[in-house]
Amino acid sequence: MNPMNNSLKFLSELDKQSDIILIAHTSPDGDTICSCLALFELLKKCGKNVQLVCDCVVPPILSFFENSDKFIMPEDAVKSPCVMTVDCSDTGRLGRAYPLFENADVTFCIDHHITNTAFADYNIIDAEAAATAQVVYFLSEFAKNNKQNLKIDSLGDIDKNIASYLYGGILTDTGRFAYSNSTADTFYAASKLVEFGIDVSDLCEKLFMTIPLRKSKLLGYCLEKSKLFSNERIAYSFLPLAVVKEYNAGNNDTEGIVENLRNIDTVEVAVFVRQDDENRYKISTRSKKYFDVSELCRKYGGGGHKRAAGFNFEGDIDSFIDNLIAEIGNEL
Ligand SMILES: [Mn+2]
Repeated sequence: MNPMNNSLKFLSELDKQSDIILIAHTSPDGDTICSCLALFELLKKCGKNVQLVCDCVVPPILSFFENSDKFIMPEDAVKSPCVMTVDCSDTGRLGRAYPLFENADVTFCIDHHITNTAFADYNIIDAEAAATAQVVYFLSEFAKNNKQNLKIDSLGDIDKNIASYLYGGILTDTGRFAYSNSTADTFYAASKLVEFGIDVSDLCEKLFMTIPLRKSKLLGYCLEKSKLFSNERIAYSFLPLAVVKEYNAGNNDTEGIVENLRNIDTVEVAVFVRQDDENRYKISTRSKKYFDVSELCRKYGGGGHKRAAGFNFEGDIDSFIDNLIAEIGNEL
């Protein structure tokens, strides 16, 4: 189904709301933050009062974006009858912001995860889109081309600053247009956004070439400790809590490690485990050409995309990982 079929209904329902809470997902990435910031600006142009909520602080690498300091913690949000989730594959991704969603009268969801079950009252989910920022771009373009004589028509008024948010969201979720999720629509949206005069090399440098030393060292540690299985087609690495603490590593400091494991020439599937607590682990998976990691992760309560997915685990990690790697090996 063309997700744009819902757009008219989505926009006219949104027009009725005066106060809207936008929720970014936990462990926020560039796409959720940038898509929220773009919607924040666009909805303000429509005369809405908007609150930006996330249960984690905005990663330092994204803090150069204007208004990134406007995100507030869920407990500081003023209760609102209307909530929109942004780039969240399921309500678990709302973290401590979930009660805001649960208690809202009307809910909206804008997303691009294949595992999204359309959990809100009004949903725009395009699993073909490389980023939620791309979905926001097309929704905005739709508003511009299908004016309803409503205040929500102003959702079509992208300006240079909003264009830089949306381009930033697309850039981060496509790995600078490197992943297989980049389609003609992705490049079309990017090209339209570049027409607003944004500085593409400056955005790329700030988002990809500004790396704290501890992050590079953590990557070095994980590659050094990595192991290969199933004729070197599975790469695996484990980052223990002690090392996380030693480097004072935040969530974004371990971003990119699993991609580096997948980049090993012989590898189809990469599994990276970060220990978050005594008994709690975050498992990230990536695949290169054919293995569907979203299906694998869904079995363990997680989700994501075919080539990038993850889940959280609590319990005896050693035997779990042995079984997980055997399971992947059997399906390869
Ligand atoms: Mn995304």
